[in-house]
Amino acid sequence: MANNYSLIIAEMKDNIGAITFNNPLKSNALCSDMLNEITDALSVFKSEKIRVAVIRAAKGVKVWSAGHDIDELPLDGIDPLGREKPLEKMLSAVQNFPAPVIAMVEGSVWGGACDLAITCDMAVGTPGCSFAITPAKIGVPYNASGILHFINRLGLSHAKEMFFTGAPVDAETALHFGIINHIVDDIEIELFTHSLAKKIACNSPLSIEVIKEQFRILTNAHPITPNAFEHIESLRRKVYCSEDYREGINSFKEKRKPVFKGK
Ligand code: YXS
Repeated sequence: MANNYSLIIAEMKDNIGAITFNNPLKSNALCSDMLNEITDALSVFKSEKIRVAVIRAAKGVKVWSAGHDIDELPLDGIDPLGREKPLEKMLSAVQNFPAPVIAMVEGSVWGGACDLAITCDMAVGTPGCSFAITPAKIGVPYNASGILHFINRLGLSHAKEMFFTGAPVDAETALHFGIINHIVDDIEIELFTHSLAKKIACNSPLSIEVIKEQFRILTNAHPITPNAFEHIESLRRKVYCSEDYREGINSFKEKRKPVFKGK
């Protein structure tokens, strides 16, 4: 597969696809172009009938991904995490990819990248990996589908702890919380992940596709009333139109601690 991308490297071999982040100057921050490249690569993998996809960073990184590109968070009263946004489209592409997606994690994982890691069907991490979901640190009103990803993967109390503290959890805690399936030494993690992928790629792709789709339907089966949906959207709008939201983003850009006033 010719790599026609600039912010990722996409490869395919023996029914296994690999997407490697390639945005080192911004600690693999997920800018729109990078997110769209990931989504595009997954659709190429789908047309090539890839049976497992691995999403990873370059070997030995300190930061797997710094999360959503904060410079691209809108300040004009637009929902930063609307369904039409590249991050949400990419997360949906992972969920709807007709084969398992494995996150192979080295380094620290932040914000929307943490949502990506737990939206993948499984994750393998090195002993030094860590995960943080950071909307509360930046003043972002996370969205219902993202919160559901965390409830489904971690359970309510662990998900609440991660959202409310915004603090990174280490590999052992991530294993305990269900974020990662295995902790594997840095030297072995590529081989381990590849052998996990090969095990899956040898099984029936049709059976796996329909089982994955049932997992998706059953874990997303949380019907809410139109009133509840509108209530959530009005609460979120108040936050992404607040001074605190702007303060969170501006403080990051000015490299200073935010001063949140609750308004
Ligand atoms: O100063 P320069 O120009 O070299 O740029 C620096 C950082 O500003 C930049 N950078 C980012 N730019 C945009 N969006 C980001 N998320 C982001 N993260 C980093 O990359 C250059 C190198 O970063 P630097 O100097 O801080 O590197 P470091 O090795 O000292 O620290 C790496 C991190 C990842 C620990 C640090 O950069 C960091 O804490 N980044 C922010 C992590 C974070 O809070 N991400 C959440 C993004 S918001 C999001 O994902 C969701 C919307 S939500 O908030 O809802 O979860």
